[in-house]
Amino acid sequence: MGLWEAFLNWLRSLFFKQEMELSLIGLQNAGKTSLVNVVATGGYSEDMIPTVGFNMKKVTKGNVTIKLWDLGGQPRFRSMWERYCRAVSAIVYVVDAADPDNVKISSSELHDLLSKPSLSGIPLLVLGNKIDKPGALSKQALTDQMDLKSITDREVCCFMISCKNSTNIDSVIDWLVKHSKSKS
Ligand SMILES: Nc1nc2c(ncn2[C@@H]2O[C@H](COP(=O)(O)OP(=O)(O)O)[C@@H](O)[C@H]2O)c(=O)[nH]1
Ligand SMILES: [Mg+2]
Repeated sequence: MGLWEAFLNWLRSLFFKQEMELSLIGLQNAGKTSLVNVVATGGYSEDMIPTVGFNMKKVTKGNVTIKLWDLGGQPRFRSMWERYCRAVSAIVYVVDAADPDNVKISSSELHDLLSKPSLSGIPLLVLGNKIDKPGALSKQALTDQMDLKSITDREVCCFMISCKNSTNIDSVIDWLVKHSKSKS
C-alpha cells in the first residue's frame, strides 16, 4: 500500500468513527453514488426510503448515516426534502462540472432547497465533480455560475473533485470530519 492510500484510509477510519448524519444531493448523474463508493470503498448498507416516487437512499456505516437523493424532475415531492434534510450536520451538493449545460438547473435546484427556513444555517459543501474530463469548469467558474457568493446564511465551501481519480477526496473527508459531532 502506498503512503497516499494509507493516508486516505486513515482519514476514512476517522470519518466512520464520527457521529454524523448528512444529506448528499444533486442532479441525477452528478456522481453521488460514485462519491459514496470512493469515500467508503465498499461496505455500506443501503436502505431505500419507502416513499412512493421519492427516490431516496439511506446508507449507514459505523456512526455515519448518509441520506442521498437525486434532485430534479420530482417537484411534487419537494416538500419532503425539507423533512429529510432537517437536522443533518451538513448538506453535500454534487455538481457535474463537466456538464456546463446542467449547471444552471443544478444551481436553481440548490438555491430552491436552501430557501427552506428549516435548513437555514446548515453548513454546505459544494463539490464540482468529474474534473478529470476535458472542458470541466474551473472552481471560479463553478462558484460564479452557481452563485455561491450569494449564500450568506451558512458556511459554504467548494472543492473540485474527481471520483474517478480520487482527486481531492482527502479534502472532502477532512471537511466532513471537521463538521461532524465528535463522539463522547
Ligand atoms: N469521468 C468521470 N466520470 C464520473 C466521475 N464520477 C462519476 N462519474 C460517472 O458519472 C456517471 C454517474 O455517476 P453516479 O455516481 O451514478 O451519479 P448519481 O446519479 O449522482 O449517483 C457514472 O457513469 C459514473 O461512472 C468522475 O469523477 N469522472
Ligand atoms: Mg445515484
